[in-house]
Amino acid sequence: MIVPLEGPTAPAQSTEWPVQFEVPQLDGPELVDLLPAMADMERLVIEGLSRHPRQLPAWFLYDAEGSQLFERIGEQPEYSLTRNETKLLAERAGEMAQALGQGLGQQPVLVEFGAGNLRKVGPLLETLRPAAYVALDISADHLAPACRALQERHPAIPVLGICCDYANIDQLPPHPLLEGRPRVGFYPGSSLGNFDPTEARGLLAHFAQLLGPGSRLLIGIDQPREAARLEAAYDDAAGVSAAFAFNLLHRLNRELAGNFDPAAFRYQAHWEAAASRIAMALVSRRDQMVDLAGQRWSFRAGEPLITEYSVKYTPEAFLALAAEAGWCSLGRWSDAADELSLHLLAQPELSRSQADLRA
Ligand code: AVJ
Repeated sequence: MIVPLEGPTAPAQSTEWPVQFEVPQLDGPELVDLLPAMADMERLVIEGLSRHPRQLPAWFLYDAEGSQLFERIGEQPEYSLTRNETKLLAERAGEMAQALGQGLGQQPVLVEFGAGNLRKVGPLLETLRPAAYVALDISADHLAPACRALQERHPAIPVLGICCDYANIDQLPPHPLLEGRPRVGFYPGSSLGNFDPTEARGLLAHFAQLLGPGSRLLIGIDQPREAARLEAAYDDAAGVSAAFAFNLLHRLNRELAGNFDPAAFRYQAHWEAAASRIAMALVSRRDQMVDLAGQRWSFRAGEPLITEYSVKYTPEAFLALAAEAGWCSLGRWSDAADELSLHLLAQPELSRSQADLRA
């Protein structure tokens, strides 16, 4: 089935949607592929490697192998974030759904950003009972089977998967399921921590734009705690976190004609208190040259190649950042040890005069 994109709800502004998109014939979830542009991958890698310290884009970690390794990180005893957030959602979803839906006037559409394996949203779907559930993710390979499995578990809620880079689309694509309904966002996993605070504020403002006036956002945020425990969480004894970082070198070698020798690097996770973040890096064991993307890159002995930052926010620091992006706080749930929070945020409704201007 081909769904034409032109229509009364087509976006009035800049995004150039493909003229039409394919919806596979499925007895269940619909899938839309906005074909996220991987073309500038090389440009982004070169730009990151030219920085001091050298750094790679964090989303680059999530190829098929990396996504599997990340799931295994979530099973390591040292890495409690995934377990604790999933538990918190399971236990308090009723309250969260009530607060999310309160006063919206009609059943909202629930939009998850970077949805991955879709294993966290179940309790919210059951309690919020949204008019539809929309999952955005960069990897079509992951999204399609995850949407199918979710649709089977929740046959009464229409599921729509959209393959896209959620940080780089101007609007959600026009779709009957999205028409004329309030939207509530879901962004678990503390992925905001992978962006630096300035980018993070921009992303929060961007979510406000995608969700619209009067929208709400339930977002998971990991908090600072003891350095030793954080460093262990990001450098587990079984070596899965290290393998996750090393997988980047394999991907670079494969996809950007590189010749990284993994044995010439060691993995390190270091808590940088001043920036309230874990810095994950592959540290060069010796002076060396590496070829990548048609250029030669030098690494000195001891020089880090940052694979990822994970910024930790206290509730106060996070809410200050969110406020700068126009979000106000409606509530917060935290785990027993108060190490992570699910924050419920709201955007103001359009004021009367703004609404008149729009009409
Ligand atoms: C994807 C942001 C949840 O920073 O905790 C975990 C990624 N990297 N271990 C995090 C990650 C290494 C993770 N998040």
